[in-house]
Formats: sequence, C-alpha cells, structure tokens
Amino acid sequence: MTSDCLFCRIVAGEIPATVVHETDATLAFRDIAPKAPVHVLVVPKAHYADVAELAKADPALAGQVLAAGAAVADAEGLTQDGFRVIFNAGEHGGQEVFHVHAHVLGGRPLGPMVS
Ligand code: DGP
Repeated sequence: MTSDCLFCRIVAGEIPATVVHETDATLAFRDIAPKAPVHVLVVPKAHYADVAELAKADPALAGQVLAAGAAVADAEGLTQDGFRVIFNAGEHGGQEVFHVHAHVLGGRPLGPMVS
C-alpha cells in the first residue's frame, strides 16, 4: 500500500469504485472515464508502477492480472465478439496512474490500435 497512490487507495477501500471481479491478488473495477461500453481496469493489489516493473519483479502475478482480465471479458460477455487488453507504460505510452493496470475494453468495434 502506497498512501499517495490512487489505485492503492481503491484497493484499500478508501476511494469508492465499482468492483466487478476480485481475487486474493487482483482487483478489477470500472474505469471512471470509459472509452468503450465496457472499460474495466485490472490491478494487482500489490503496488508496482508499471507493467515492466511488475513483469520483472513477479511474473506469476503478471499472469494473474492477465487471467483476471480474461475472466472479466468473459463475465462482461465480450469473448464472442472480441475485446482488447492494454497496458499503458510511461510517458510515451500515455500512462497517467502509476500503479500498473490492464485496461479491458470491448462492447463495440475498437478500430485501429493506436493514433
Ligand atoms: P492510464 O492512462 O493507462 O494510466 O489510465 C488511467 C485510467 O484510470 C484512465 O482511463 C482513467 C482511470 N481513472 C483515473 N482516476 C480514476 C478513479 O478515481 N477511479 C476509477 N475507477 N478510474 C480512474
């Protein structure tokens, strides 16, 4: 828990969020500014700044984040038509919150990957 980290505070229950999936190690909640009909963020409960730091420190936990993202996609009914999972990392990646999170997006055709 990092007291000045927004997503650590959501994990701790200090800031409200609409939780859609939880495991011992992960939490998934709806994005506050959805970019698609389904837009869920999946975080490890432990604090890692970005996907590179997580994958290096705890690859098994990185796998659990991906598995949770797939479970969310299934629960949200996205599996048949398809969905997207994105990790933004660092300045060029457009990362704004420095607690690693997977965006799970779907519910409409998402078009080309990046602008
Ligand atoms: P990124 O740019 O990859 O760091 O994405 C950060 C996402 O976090 C962005 O899509 C908006 C979302 N977000 C920011 N603040 C909050 C919040 O307080 N609650 C929730 N649920 N999502 C938030």
